[in-house]
Amino acid sequence: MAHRWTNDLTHADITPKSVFLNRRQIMAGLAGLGLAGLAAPAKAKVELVPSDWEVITQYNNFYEFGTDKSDPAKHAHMLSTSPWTITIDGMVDRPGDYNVADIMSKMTIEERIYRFRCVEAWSMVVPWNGFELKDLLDLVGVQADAKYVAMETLFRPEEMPGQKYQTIKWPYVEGLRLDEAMHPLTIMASGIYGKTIPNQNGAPLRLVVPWKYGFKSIKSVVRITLTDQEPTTSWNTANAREYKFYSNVNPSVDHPRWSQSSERPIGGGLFTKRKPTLMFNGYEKEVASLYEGMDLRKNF
Ligand SMILES: Nc1nc2c(c(=O)[nH]1)N[C@H]1C(S)=C(S)[C@@H](COP(=O)(O)O)O[C@H]1N2
Ligand SMILES: [Mo]
Repeated sequence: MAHRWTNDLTHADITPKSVFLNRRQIMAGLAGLGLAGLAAPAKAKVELVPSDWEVITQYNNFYEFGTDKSDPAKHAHMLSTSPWTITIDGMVDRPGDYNVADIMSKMTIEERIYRFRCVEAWSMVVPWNGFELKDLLDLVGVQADAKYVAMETLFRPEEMPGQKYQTIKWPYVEGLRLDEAMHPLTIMASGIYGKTIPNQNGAPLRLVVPWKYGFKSIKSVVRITLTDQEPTTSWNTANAREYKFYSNVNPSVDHPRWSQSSERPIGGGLFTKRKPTLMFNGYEKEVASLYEGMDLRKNF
């Protein structure tokens, strides 16, 4: 796989014309790239206007740096992200400590413009740069018995001041079912708008699962473990009644304390209208088959 991402890529370079289309993207990622119009000319063009850089990088949830939306942008400069190792272990053929720079040199970096929907009912559109998690998992060789992927964030309270408080149990942990992790829409992001991902957004590598609530998209990952047990997740540990494992965006299953039927786009000013939340955050066509036969009211 070639490394074909540069740091000086500008947003003008990532218009549909220059987006590299491989077969997998054409089959599964077009809607995610905002290019559905190309695949189905008869259908209305899907408009995904990326949120402003300032919005994406200054309105954040990253409790390791504090619980205010402005805390991560204020404090995340304290985090040193180089060198950075990700331990990949469990049910894999080639377990080990993988240096992020080495991983990056083997991955194909693509532009993915995705909707992003927090469980708190706000949303953005983010032009990520990243690689498919599947490519990393293929590199380490997932064993036949593995059923889930568990991930963990760095624990380093000297550099992550929010970790001095037990707001949630550290380290932050998340997980996916293996088929969700292998889905072509699931990426590890290393950039935004063609720039290296800022610390507050989860440098050097963070998960992005666009059809799930934002908290599944774990930041600053240091461990990836393949397992046959459903992984523990931070928000389920914090409040099992409100947050369960799947956390798929679903406008018809409300949070116990608020409606999930609509969302507030961030960055449009004080009078921005709420917009309806879409099933699987607009990726229903791509991911609904993963949940065939499942009761999504029980498995929320
Ligand atoms: N390690 C870690 N990852 C995390 C979080 C966190 O507090 N710690 N917050 C989650 C939540 S609730 C959301 S909405 C997204 C926010 O991502 P963004 O700040 O890049 O928009 O990150 C998710 N990943
Ligand atoms: Mo969130």
